[in-house]
Amino acid sequence: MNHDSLSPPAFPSVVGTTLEAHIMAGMRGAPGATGEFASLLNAIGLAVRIIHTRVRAAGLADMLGYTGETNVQGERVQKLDAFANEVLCTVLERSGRCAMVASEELEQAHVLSETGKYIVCFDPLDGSSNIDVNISIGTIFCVLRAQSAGGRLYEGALQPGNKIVAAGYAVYGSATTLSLSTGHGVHGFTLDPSVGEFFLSHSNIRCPERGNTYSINEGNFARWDDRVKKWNAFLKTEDKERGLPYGHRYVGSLVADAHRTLMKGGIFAYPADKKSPAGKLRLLYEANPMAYLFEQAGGAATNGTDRILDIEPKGLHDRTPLILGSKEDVKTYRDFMLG
Ligand code: P6P
Repeated sequence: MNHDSLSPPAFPSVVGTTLEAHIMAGMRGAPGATGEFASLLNAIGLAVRIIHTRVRAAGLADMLGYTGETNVQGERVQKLDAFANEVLCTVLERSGRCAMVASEELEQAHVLSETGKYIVCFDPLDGSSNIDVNISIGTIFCVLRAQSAGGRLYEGALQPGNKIVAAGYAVYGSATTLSLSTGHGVHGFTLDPSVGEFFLSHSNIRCPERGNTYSINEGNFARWDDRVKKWNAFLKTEDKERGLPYGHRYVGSLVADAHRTLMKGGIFAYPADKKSPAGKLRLLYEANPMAYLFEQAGGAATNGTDRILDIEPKGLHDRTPLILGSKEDVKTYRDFMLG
């Protein structure tokens, strides 16, 4: 979808650009577009709005607490996790555009439609352990083209992130925002709850070349590889010429830490450590969507040595070390890993 070729509106408007209008405008800029992609993205927008209403009312709707089940990660499933997963699966199935979903909450990928053109991988409610303490949580997703493998769609989700055609994340924070890319930059939308619409609020988000904050769980220090410890110590040295020390920010909710890093620059790192030797975060529905968005905004994403989007997934719930951020800051991290 190319938004560059859009002619200016016929008349000045007192109405903001809705998510749907933005998606439709992009479709008009894409020769041969059938509207299916636009329809799928609008369906995801609807799902996020529904999840928003329940997250906002969680305390009142007794949606806090656990369902008593555990998910494929062995984590106790919060009621809101299960609800968000159900909403996304239902809305995507009804769209008729989605061949299959891969979700953090589902052990296997689920085929929804043999005729759907797209696969959607998502973490329906990331950071759910923060729900009860009112810290920002979110929904993370990416869209791939459905590839049948001898009629079997299962392998369709196991595509590297460089095949992504769209990605985004919602943050249910002080406001509910949606950051979205369809391959032509990253655009931010803010939900106006009074009308239930997302309006374009941050056109063409760019991640600064270099920032001045780093985001990592310092509590894992003892478990880190020595090269990570050296990088961490470097960021905390006093060197005015190099803009050091960096400030430290860590929420413990990927969408919140990633969104701040995307908007203000700097670096987010969840490296492998002795407790999580393959890393903690998930490749298909956390690292890949975020890596796609950061690259679309001029940033970078690596597992420490390789580009996240080039990693070939082996399983739906693969974990990976994830380093996201300003191009220069990610390069510095990588230099320490390769040094
Ligand atoms: P830790 C939240 O549980 C999550 O999956 C991500 O949102 C977040 O970045 C990470 O885990 C935080 O992990 O080990 O620092 O609590």
